[in-house]
Amino acid sequence: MKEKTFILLKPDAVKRKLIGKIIKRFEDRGFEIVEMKMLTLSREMAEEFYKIHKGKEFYERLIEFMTSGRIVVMVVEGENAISAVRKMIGKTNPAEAEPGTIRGDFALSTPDNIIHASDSKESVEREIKMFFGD
Ligand code: DGI
Repeated sequence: MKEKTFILLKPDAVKRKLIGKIIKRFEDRGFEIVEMKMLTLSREMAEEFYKIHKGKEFYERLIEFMTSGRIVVMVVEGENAISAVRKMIGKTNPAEAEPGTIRGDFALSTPDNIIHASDSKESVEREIKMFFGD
């Protein structure tokens, strides 16, 4: 089933000049980028984006990191995009992410784990709306 998902390249990906390499993986896989832009998250937007983690011990560092530089947000479209992209990005903790996944190839720690991708239909809807409107 053709579907859309939301991807966010975190400040470490932009600082380390990995944007091209990461986008290439999605294009090579067959996904189409249908929306894309670069921006810097305000504290308010970062807190809204990660509101489910509010109060956790890693929350403050996560928000500081997410607002520390420019990010790239995009919508990609393709067969089973939500689960296929989640598999491509790898486990949340990059130290446990398999080689061949984006986190497994480019990251070693959190919160600087390079990339976010929506994990459900509901989060796709919420996250696309946050960054691209209706
Ligand atoms: O969708 P993910 O990014 O894989 O994971 P998530 O939405 O549960 O968490 C968002 C980010 O918060 C994640 O990329 C890194 C950070 N995080 C989540 N769980 C933990 C964490 N950081 C630490 N240090 N420890 C955690 O358990």
